[in-house]
Amino acid sequence: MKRIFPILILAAFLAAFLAACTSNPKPADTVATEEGTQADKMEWWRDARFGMFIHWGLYAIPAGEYQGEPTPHNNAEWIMDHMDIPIAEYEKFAGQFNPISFDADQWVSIAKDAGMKYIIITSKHHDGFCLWDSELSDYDVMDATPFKRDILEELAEACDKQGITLGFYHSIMDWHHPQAQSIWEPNYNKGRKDTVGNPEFPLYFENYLKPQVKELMEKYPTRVIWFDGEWIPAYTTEMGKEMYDFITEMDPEMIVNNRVDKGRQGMAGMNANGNFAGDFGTPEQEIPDTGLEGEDWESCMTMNDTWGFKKSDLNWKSDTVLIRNLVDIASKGGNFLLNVGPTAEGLIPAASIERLMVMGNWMKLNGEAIYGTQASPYAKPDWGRYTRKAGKVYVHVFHWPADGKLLVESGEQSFETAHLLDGKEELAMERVTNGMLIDVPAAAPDGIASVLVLE
Ligand code: FHN
Repeated sequence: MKRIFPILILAAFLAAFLAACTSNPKPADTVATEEGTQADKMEWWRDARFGMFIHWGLYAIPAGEYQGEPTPHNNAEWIMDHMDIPIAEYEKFAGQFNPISFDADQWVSIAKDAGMKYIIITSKHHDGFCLWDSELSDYDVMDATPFKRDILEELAEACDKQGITLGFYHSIMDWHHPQAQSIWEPNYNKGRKDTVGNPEFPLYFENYLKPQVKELMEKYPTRVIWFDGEWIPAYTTEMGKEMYDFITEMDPEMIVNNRVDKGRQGMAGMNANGNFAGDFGTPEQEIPDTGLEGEDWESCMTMNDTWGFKKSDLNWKSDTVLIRNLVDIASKGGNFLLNVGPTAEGLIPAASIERLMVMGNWMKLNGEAIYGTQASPYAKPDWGRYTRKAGKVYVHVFHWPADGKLLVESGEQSFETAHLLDGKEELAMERVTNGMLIDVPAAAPDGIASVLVLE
């Protein structure tokens, strides 16, 4: 089992050691790397930096509206809870689930063309509905719907064909399974809380949740298990640690998020001090203010305001916000898991595809400054961000200098050359008191984020 705590001791020692060596840590070639299998296991994930989150299930049918009423909250995938839909009523959506436009190859191509390296899809969300042919349940796409195709199998084949890594989001909380259903307070209404938990939850954990995770690992080439719904009182930290060991004893290379255990501090997503299982932290709808030394983490965010498809949600983030979020996250040493919520027909919304195409065009020119990079060696400037690789610092400029002079406050760190990442022309550069002053062209190469490389 991986413990974050020893890594923190190592990180503190390394930070003290580096501080003793220099007031300004040098680019990555001098940053000590963690030894052992954890570094090996996390290598592809750390290099990937950018993935697609897919929230898809029965909730795409109501799409944020039930009996003519819009859901009162953002997250359309919570409609069963937010609109107090009885289980027997919600189950009827399964009989309507027939996404004949679903094309796994197309979905994977959209992710790949956006520059994404991995996909995390909801194998089962809180509503308990399974997107694969599970031996442990008939509440799945093969037995309960007219569609009768194994969605996860088709997606796994498409990912394999296109070289994209596949992972599963799997909800611990389950509103459908009789031994996991929450025992709601009487007369509940909006915002009800599951206070007591189902007394049979340990049986659900042992005889359903663990076996389904094992089934997913045995049936599909998944490399990440992305747990969620760990906050319920019935799920204990002992169960979390047992689940992490269960998974990693079956497959030591499996990457598991920190929501497998109970250490997460709300939407900030990082673990409290102490011994909690999980390989990376999970900030949600937010980006940490700074890098988190010695920690792996991934910010997951929606492109509008909902994870599951919601027909009324047109509050789409701009290309600029999305690309700058990706740069900001990478500059702090994190991964960006950006969500799409496909429709009941099996289509990724056009507004999502449009934004992903713009991100992909930017990544085609600038991906070198994102993939395989580490957190910035310097404090973030007002005008942009930094990322780094061994012997290089990438300068991401959001706000291009009007006077053609760009000050990189690299302290005592000097560089020999400066180039625009998409050009060969060397830029004039001089050392000044607190860093390097670079002569840049009058016009910014990219209106959202222009990248220079210093060596
Ligand atoms: O309740 C879920 C929500 O539906 C969504 O899946 C997000 C994304 O990870 N996680 C939980 C809310 O924190």
